Amino acid sequence: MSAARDSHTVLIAAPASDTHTWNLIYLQLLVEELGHPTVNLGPCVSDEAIVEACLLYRPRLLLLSSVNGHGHRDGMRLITRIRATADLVALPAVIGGKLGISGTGPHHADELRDAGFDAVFPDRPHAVADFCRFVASLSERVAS
Ligand code: B12
Repeated sequence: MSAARDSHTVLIAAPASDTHTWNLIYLQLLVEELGHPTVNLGPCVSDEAIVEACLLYRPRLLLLSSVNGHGHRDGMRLITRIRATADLVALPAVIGGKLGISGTGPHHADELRDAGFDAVFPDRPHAVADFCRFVASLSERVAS
């Protein structure tokens, strides 16, 4: 993990309950291909450690991935804490993956957006393409 701050850095993590790793590696490679440096905090990162890393790195984007089925609960708790932190009120933050306990069940996207995520990417065929467009729109916001 590099300690350098970079306004293009994307901070990647899985929330506290989630041990899955390859989703994080996949997203790291994807984001780097899109031209952004990454800091990958790995799986099972506590809420406190994610907040501290956001304050340290001031990333362009916080990217949370969860596939164990508890992503909606972890995500709700975490984004509430992030938005309650004065310096992180406007930090771009997204979550994606298998967010509920059933692949065909609800993904809680509306709740997660209402709680403060800028975008939610449930595991659907177009999720990665939608996410790539979201990342491109961040670069456009920086350029304009
Ligand atoms: C390997 C694996 C494990 C390993 C993980 C090892 C490791 N170091 O990573 C172990 C054995 C530890 C494990 C444990 C568990 N697992 Co598991 N695991 C898997 C498995 C077989 C493969 C996951 C994987 O690596 N995929 C490869 C990566 C690259 O793909 P991915 O994770 O699907 O991520 C893709 C998308 O979800 C998407 N994506 C993910 N995040 C994001 C974010 C954004 C923004 C975007 C755009 C896209 C995106 O993009 C990725 C690439 O396409 C899947 C089943 C499967 N075939 O998918 C189950 C699976 C994820 N596990 C599951 C479960 C339930 C568990 C356990 C709860 C089992 C248990 N009862 O203990 C525990 C949870 C442990 C925990 N606390 O988190 C379920 C989740 C069900 C759900 N969410 O609906 C799955 C789907 C199996 C199943 N069909 O039931 N698991």
